[in-house]
Amino acid sequence: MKKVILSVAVIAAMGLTSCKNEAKQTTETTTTEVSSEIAMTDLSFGVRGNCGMCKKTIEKAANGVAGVAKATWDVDKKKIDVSFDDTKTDAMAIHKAIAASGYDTEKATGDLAAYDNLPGCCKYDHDMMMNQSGDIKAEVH
Ligand SMILES: [Cu+2]
Repeated sequence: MKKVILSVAVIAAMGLTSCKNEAKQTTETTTTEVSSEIAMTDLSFGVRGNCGMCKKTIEKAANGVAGVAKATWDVDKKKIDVSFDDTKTDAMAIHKAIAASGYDTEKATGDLAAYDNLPGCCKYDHDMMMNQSGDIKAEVH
């Protein structure tokens, strides 16, 4: 009689353990799905420009691309940091949007008509080094 009670207890214990495992797995799956929904791609690349007005034009062009959440151009480093949803846009679309506003990027040449319409102070040098780290580098792209 004691043996029967013991084996019932063992089976009951096993049943409880397997229920706990299932609950854990469900929780883990849910967490993964949530984090992939809010994933943003961070990208930075060189963009030529001179001043604060260039900054406004460049950032406006990048932010105008659907899927771009944030764009910040650094006047000293001649570099832009972009955060975007890669299910809505891609890097090349952002390069092209900035080029259309008249500015050269590492991968796209600025539109010449748009460049001609820029204010005098914004007519940057087309030989300007892009994506500067702050250190002096001899690297040419
Ligand atoms: Cu400017």
